[in-house]
Amino acid sequence: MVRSGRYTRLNVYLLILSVLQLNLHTVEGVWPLPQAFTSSTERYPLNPQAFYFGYGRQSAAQQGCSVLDSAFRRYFSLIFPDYTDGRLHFSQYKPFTVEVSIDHDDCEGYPNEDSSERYNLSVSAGQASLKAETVWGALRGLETFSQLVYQNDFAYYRTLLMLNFPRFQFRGILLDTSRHYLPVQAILKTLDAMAYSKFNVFHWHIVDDPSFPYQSSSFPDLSSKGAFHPMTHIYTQSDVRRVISHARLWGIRVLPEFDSPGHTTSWGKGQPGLLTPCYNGGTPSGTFGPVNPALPSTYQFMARLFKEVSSVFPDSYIHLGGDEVDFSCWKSNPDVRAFMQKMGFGSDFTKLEAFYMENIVNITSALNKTSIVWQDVFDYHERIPKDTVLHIWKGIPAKYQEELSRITKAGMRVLLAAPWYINHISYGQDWRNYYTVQPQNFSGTEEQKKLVIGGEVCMWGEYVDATNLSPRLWPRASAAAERLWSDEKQTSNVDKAFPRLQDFRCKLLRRGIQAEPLYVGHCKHEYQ
Ligand code: CP6
Repeated sequence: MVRSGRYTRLNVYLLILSVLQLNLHTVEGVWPLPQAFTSSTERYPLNPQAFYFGYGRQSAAQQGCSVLDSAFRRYFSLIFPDYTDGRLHFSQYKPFTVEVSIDHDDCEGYPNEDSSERYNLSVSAGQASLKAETVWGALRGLETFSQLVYQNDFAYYRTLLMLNFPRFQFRGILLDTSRHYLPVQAILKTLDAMAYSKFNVFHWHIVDDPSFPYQSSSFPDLSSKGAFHPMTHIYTQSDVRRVISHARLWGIRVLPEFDSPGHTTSWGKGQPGLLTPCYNGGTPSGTFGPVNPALPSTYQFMARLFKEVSSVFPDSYIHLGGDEVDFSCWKSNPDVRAFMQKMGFGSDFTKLEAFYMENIVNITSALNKTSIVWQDVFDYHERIPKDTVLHIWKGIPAKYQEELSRITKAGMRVLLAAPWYINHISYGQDWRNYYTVQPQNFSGTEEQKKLVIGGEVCMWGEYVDATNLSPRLWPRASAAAERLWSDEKQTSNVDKAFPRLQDFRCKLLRRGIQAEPLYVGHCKHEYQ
């Protein structure tokens, strides 16, 4: 559990906490489970009229810090969900202050792959002290504090000591806005719910075969011709900025994916000449295949598009796709075949795909971005930059371990999605499968295990739109969230997790998230 020699004082503290550790049910309702804590069982009332958030005197961030000022407002409402009437009288008059102290003032920045999310929370009579290295860590601590406040008709707190940090740095959710358009409101609400489970990356699979809703300033025809509707089913530049800024306030990164050369049918409508014309016999059949890798104009287009994308999305990562490329159309096209001969690829179309992806990865590297690609890309080449992350999606239910082993052996970093395809539904408690995943349980060295940067829950959109998004995501995605945040040993028992997850699900309902039931039962507050 003690992972870093950097925090010697904290390590000692952590050790003491883990020795003192009480039963897990004393922090029922905190999901995902914190790394180390000890708490009292007595509860003390909290009065919304005498409850204050503030900045510690030594804190590098002070009032005016956008991330924390707005978090204080949000968490006040979450802690006192029924408090609307200032004239109500509360029997408890003792004030309570949550004092937040930050080591580095990163209030106006964005979270990134290196952002520390660790925090230290101590709650004593009348006061809580929350210490973190960054504002992103403070956000995670505020979330925990809000979940610790016990709610019946009034709010109560317990005294406590806690040290918390994530097991994995990358804890993502993929939303697919191409198979179905998701209104911006649905995305923003999903970001709220992500923060409740301490997810920190929104992977925006924004375009794909069926539609191209991203309104590009360089190529407006892509959405005006490729979206389901050119005005109502698009994400304007201002929509995208709203999503990014809302995500930032919750400490969530936005990772855009522009998947190519496959999964690009919708791109062809607004960008004639981009896709490969398929042939039938000796003549064009009128249908189109993947992006045409044989034309210089393709790479000029991609360079301009990714230049725009890399300035619109502040994250230092871009997802380039690269999955499921169907070679049949390339094979049918005489110009593509001539290009293959010229390049010396013979009839090996994996070489052509490798050539294409290398060019795209180089375009993004030149823009100072790190690439994430679906694992297919690894199968074809060794020449992708060493910092590229391979996204594991194949091998459900069990074979992904072999993929993890094989790819990390080559020294490449991996991100695990295969066991968390949350769009798949089945009768029963399938959250248990998401919970019991062991991302580092594959054959390999310790060095290889460290190359697993985290995991991602994928919500592919074929059968999902804003009507069923929330109940399909929650609370099943929260099971993966605990796997990605919490200590493996402390969360090895899925039956112990069950009542805690049921309790957390009730909390989601209370916060207005339509989370589906896990099994028979009830909540004190049912969904309104
Ligand atoms: N869309 C894109 C998809 C899938 C992938 N890429 C997918 C394929 C098989 C399953 C689930 C999702 N719908 N662009 C693969 C990463 Cl089982």
